[in-house]
Amino acid sequence: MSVKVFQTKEVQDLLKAASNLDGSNGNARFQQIVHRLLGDLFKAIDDLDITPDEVWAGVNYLNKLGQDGEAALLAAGVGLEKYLDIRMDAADKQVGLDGGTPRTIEGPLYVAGAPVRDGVSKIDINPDADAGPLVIHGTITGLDGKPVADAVVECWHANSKGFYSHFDPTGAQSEFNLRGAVKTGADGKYEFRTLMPVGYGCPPHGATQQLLNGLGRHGNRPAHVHFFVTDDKHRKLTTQFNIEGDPLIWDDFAYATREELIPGVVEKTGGEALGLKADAYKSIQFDVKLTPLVQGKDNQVVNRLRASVAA
Ligand code: MBD
Ligand code: FE
Repeated sequence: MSVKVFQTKEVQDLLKAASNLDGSNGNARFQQIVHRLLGDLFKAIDDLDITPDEVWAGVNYLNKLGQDGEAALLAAGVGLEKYLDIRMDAADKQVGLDGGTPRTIEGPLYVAGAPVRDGVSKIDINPDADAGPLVIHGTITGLDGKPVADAVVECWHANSKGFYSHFDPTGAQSEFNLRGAVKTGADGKYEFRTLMPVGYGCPPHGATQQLLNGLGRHGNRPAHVHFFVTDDKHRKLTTQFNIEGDPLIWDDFAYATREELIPGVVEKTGGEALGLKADAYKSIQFDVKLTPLVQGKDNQVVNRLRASVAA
């Protein structure tokens, strides 16, 4: 079958009717977007001769994706979230905003509500025999290099199994394990006392891994730590760093790795005095440079549905 019907009046009218494009009810922006996306889908079916069997496989895939609660995970895995970063980077370049710590994707596993502490927070609540102690510390500055006081630094990361609290399929972690928030003092410094994470892997029987299998791709990330850095006088930064030396560092299924976001890991002693579980520990310095507001506003703050727990 190699028919071409997309450009016919019947199909173009169908698209307009389905999206209510010329209707007086409904949201005009939403109608515009649905009309375009539906049209692009119809056109792809025509161009690639996508069969009815293939269309229904796709429709039923969406049901599984929703049942598994993995739509945001898939968005990371197909590069959609990275694409949004590429666009925001380009928008920054267009207005001459340069020199801040690079953004990288948020991912689907943030939980709002971690208790905010002053300067330092110990965030490993549950014991994890396979994870060694790690201190993450740094200074928050503006582009001028001056420390930013009262910035809130949030971080979240996986345990030694690659699982995040709140989303751990084994149920082994309490709320906010390996999730923290600290407010900087006048020196702009923050510190998290925690455990070394291991890279995440997609649920092996979930919809995301199913799609990746069809593409011949893996669904793994190198070990990483996520950050939000928030301050009234700067734009909110969403970023991560990777743990140096992870073999997947340039093979992240979510495409979040950036050259500037691979700080060195330093071996230290004196951990017991800091309340760590061993005297020898690893330390990572991750300094963050925030960018200024644009015409008094954070022009790139991202609103999305996020998990939230009362601390
Ligand atoms: C993660 O930990 C993550 O950061 C992303 C982007 C996707 C899945 C799991
Ligand atoms: Fe992550």
